[in-house]
Amino acid sequence: FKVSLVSTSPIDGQKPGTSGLRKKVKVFKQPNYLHNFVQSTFNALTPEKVKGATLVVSGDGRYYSNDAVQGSKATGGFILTASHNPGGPTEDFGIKYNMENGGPAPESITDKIYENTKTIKEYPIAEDLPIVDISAIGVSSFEGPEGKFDVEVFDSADDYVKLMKSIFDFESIRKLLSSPKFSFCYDAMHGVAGAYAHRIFVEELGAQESSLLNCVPKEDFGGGHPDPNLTYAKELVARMGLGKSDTGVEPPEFGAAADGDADRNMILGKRFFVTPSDSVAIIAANAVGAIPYFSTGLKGVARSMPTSAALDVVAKSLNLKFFEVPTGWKFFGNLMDAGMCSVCGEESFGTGSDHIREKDGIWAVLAWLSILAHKNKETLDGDAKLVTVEDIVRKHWATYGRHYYTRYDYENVDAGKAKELMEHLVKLQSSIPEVNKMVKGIRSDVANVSSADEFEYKDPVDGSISKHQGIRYLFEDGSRLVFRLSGTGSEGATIRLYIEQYEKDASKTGRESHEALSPLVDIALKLSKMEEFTGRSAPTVIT
Ligand code: VG1
Ligand code: CO
Repeated sequence: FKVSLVSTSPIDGQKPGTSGLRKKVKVFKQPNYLHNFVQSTFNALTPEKVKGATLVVSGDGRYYSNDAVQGSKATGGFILTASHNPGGPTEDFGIKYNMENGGPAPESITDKIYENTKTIKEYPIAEDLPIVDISAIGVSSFEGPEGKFDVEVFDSADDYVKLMKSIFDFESIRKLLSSPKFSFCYDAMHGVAGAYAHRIFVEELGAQESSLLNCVPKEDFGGGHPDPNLTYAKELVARMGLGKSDTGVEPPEFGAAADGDADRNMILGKRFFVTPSDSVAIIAANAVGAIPYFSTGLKGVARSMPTSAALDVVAKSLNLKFFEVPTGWKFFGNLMDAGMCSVCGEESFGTGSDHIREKDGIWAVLAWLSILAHKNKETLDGDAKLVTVEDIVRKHWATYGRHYYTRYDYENVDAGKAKELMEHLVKLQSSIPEVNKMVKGIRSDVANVSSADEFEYKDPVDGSISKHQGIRYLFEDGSRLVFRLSGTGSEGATIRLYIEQYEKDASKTGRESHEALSPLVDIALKLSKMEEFTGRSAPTVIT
């Protein structure tokens, strides 16, 4: 085939967010839209990384993926995903570039990509390239102007299963899953996790087919919002006995869900929700005995800033290196590459380790199953009672204290108003005494604010600095309020409000979360003038 140069002009708004570029499908379908972005990415890399290089293209299988694969071609990978955002002709599509370490491109690269999209004039494209059938495994060879090259379609699940077997003790998990005392349920929300779930949970670990919910991947995720949380994973929530009405059927002992691209996870016990912030702390606290990959110890642990400090307490008590980074997985990669961090997590249902450079939803489930198998070594065979998910979490709270935690999302608010709200909160920070006067006027039963700032991060590996990563109000008793604007939405602005309170006293760690947090919620809403700025009397989603 021949290669021709196509002239083009810049298209507005191609700035990669927290995790790639996400827009409505109809935006991506505009002439040159995808081409401009892909070419701008190539232009952001050094020529030797592009010419003659191997490029991996994959995705979460959402609508428009097949079309987008055919158009693309470097040492790194394009991932066609808008992750937990809905999919289909009228919903979102997305694309992100991951580097040779497998992790999301750092800000230095995404900033360059964005600059390039503003000046792009042309891109080369292959003419009459035969369509590659991406549904069939195999190699197709092509003859281009610079010689022969191959396109190989391969099943990434094969490599993934091998990797998981090298990390976890599959035999002990298999024993847990086959025990009559244990029961299991997994909801892939019609995302790409379904393909992996069948291979791993059913074929390798012997789970029942009937324990898989929504595990047939669909281009539009069955019309759902493939975000594993208590609001959107309705079916799983009902099955686990956490729904509004009792189904009358005894819920399974363990349940989990994934998002569209399978990097997020939600962990549930019978009638019990594990907050993602607790989940990463519990995995870190138990990893060494329970997971063979960590048998020689953890190199360090890390969390994103808005994630609760449950992990900090574990790190301190186990004397582990600890890092607090801005939101988004790209910040963990450098720490892992430098051998400084083994386990990390975000409050947004993302948990992972240094086996790869992204959060990993199936890994998190295998980590929890490993911990359950380890804690139940003595109980599976005899008459003893099973140690449940809830038992593990409550014992963790009793040992380390509990971080009551919740997040309020105000989705699709007017972008101008959202900006004003954030500016208002930054302005307030200039006088802490003034803030405390307001706080005391709203509720007299909360601690004083000790400091307030905008989070700024200096990467300890490359020294790069990321500013304006969230507005923080820190209280004397360790409580925190954090406000951020989302970087993954495709329309308007989404305000995220993160609320956290630490309780060390073991006799007070069993309260209802919303009741424990209600004073702080009150303060957050009034301090930020949430309703005044957004017109919303309630958040879209509470997690
Ligand atoms: C959100 C989450 C963040 C996560 C990101 C990508 O970003 O808050 O923790 O890393 O999504 O997750 P934001 O900017 O909207 O708050 V995924 O599953 O979309 O790759
Ligand atoms: Co995702």
